[in-house]
Amino acid sequence: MRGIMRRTEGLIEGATTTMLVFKRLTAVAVTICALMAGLDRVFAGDGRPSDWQINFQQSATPVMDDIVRFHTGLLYTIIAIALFVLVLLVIVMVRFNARSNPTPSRTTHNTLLEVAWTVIPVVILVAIAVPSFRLLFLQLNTPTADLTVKATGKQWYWTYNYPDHGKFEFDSLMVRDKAKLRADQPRLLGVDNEMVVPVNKTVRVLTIGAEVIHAFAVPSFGIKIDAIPGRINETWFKATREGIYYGQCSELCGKDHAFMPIAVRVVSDQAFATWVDEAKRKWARDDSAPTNFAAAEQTTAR
Ligand SMILES: [Cu+2]
Repeated sequence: MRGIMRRTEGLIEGATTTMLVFKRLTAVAVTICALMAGLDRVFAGDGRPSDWQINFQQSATPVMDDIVRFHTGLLYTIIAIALFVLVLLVIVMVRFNARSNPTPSRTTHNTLLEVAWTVIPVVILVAIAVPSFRLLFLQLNTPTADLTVKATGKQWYWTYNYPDHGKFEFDSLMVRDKAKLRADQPRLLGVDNEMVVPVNKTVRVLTIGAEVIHAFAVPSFGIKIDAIPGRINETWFKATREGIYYGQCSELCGKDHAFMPIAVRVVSDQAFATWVDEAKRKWARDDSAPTNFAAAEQTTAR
């Protein structure tokens, strides 16, 4: 009789401790989530990295909106699963340790439980796969583009062409001299000539590498695509806010890989038209020049 009493007491004590631990864990998790949600806004850079940033840079395109949404959904799914497993472990440790459960049950196998722990994870994975494939399709299926920009990765800078807007081409080099940086330009990201695009327009980006593989990536736009010699790759973005968005070459390409930033200035339609007019005058391309790189090399070698 006394033995039974002691066991019951142990069980109740165990359950109370479990509840307490569970409550505390929930409180910690809620605090962390609240902090993350709050800090997210404060420290997320807009188009550029920022001090103490702990999450993505702010999104500026529908694709990046989706990436952020998908990422956040996954994060909460993972947290829920991790907490669930943790709670199970705590219950096992508190209620079924040698002291509170001296004579363990010999039960093995439980069909319902075994089916459940197989089927539920499958359902979770399928639920994750649906938005994942939808996002992949959104990224890879370029909608009808309003304009095309060709970005050529070179050692170690980018060259931009606007095939729909006339024959001009310009190089975009990092500003190396700190004294020459504009007040709003971040060090190591600011360039002399930014790639300029109109706001709320679908921009098709074609990438190619001149000599080695580079990669064209702009975090706020949710794009990252290799620029490979001899092959044109394609991606797209539609920037919904004006501003300057920075990215970097994202494929190790040689000694100055870290110093070939990408800067995209998103402007109004009118400002874009004015810029195109200026660009045509400033960087008119000489058509007599050889257009392929092998020929260009031969010319310079001669
Ligand atoms: Cu690189």
